[in-house]
Amino acid sequence: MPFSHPADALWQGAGIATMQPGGQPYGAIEDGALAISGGHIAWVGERQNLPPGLIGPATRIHDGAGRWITPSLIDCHTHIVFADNRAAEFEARLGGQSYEEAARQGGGILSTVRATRGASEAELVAAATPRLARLIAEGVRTVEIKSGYGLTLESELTMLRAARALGRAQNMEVRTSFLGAHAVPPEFAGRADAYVDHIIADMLPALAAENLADAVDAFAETIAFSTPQVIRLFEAAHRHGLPVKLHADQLTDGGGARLAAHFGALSADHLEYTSPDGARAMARAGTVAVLLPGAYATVGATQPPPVAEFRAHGVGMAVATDCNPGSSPMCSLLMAANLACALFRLTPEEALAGITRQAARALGLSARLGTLEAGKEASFVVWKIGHPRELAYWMGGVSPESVVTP
Ligand code: DI6
Ligand code: FE
Repeated sequence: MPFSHPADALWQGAGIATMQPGGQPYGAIEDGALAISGGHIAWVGERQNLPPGLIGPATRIHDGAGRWITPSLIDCHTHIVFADNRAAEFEARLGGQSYEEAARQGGGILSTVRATRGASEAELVAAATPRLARLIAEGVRTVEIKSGYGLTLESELTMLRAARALGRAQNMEVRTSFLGAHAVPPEFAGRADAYVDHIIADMLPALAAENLADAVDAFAETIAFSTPQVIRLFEAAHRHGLPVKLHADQLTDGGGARLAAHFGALSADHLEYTSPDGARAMARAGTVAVLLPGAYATVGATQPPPVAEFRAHGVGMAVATDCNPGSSPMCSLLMAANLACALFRLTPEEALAGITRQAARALGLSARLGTLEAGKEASFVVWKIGHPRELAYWMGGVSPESVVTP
């Protein structure tokens, strides 16, 4: 089919890892061409099949020889907005204190809550900016950011506004998740149900009115929220038309994967203790498994998530940094991809799909991002590497040659 409009720009001679499933590994096209028009991908395929009419006098042509092009990277699970850090807790853990012990003693998440409540929106933006810059420097163009270190109406709103402000300041796509159900705040100690009531009655309506949340998340765990509490929260989220996701089965098998699947969650995240039954429920619901090897390594976990079950049942696996001050002080998505291979035995192809195609699914964005195919947004990275597997092979530190955004 000849093209009636020449493309704005064309990359040719590069390898293209389209990350489309079903064909070559990595959806690879060895000697490819990629044309963009009006911020969208107009055509992608083998260079020798380039349709007539695609190149016009105004088309900018880029020589991609010796390069690989991938979709831009997507970090689909972060808590990158927070104040202060928890290096002292890390040190104490290496001295023998467990992650749960720190939490039960009022440290853990609640120590970051104390610091974050004292910070203004501008201070939170300033604290998160260098962390986000490290992701951007690796070719990340889409990032999910959770609230959950405020746990009052005002400070949760402040966190979410800071997340939106970061997206505007960096000119990138930020998807926000409201994680009011991250920990029970001190004012509600021993009254978790009353806190969930407060989330449902006061917080959700306020942030929905300001359009501050793209999804609702919760931490289902013995040290956090129970299944009945999460059910009440998710029912309220759905009443507001918001999709849900869940921190599930991270430290114990609480049936979190099944619970997330029951609500048609976009994703269930962590999943170290997920049962085969939970994996099957996720497959049926199309819920993505978000694997977080940074948290696994940092809390000193020993049971990896059931990757073989996810594969067997066809559960899509995304990989993310979980960037947060307690369980995953990591600002490198490529490092997360590497650790997903080293610690969870993902293949490099699965890991790269995990930070592109599957991450897009986990955020509900696959109609426009995550793979390189005609019609999707022109959001991609040009790498000077010999093969896309290198992106998961190096332990971080690979930098894009260029990043193209719509
Ligand atoms: N699980 C996690 O790994 C993060 N939140 C959660 O629910 C950790 C948050 C923290 O320790 O600050
Ligand atoms: Fe998390």
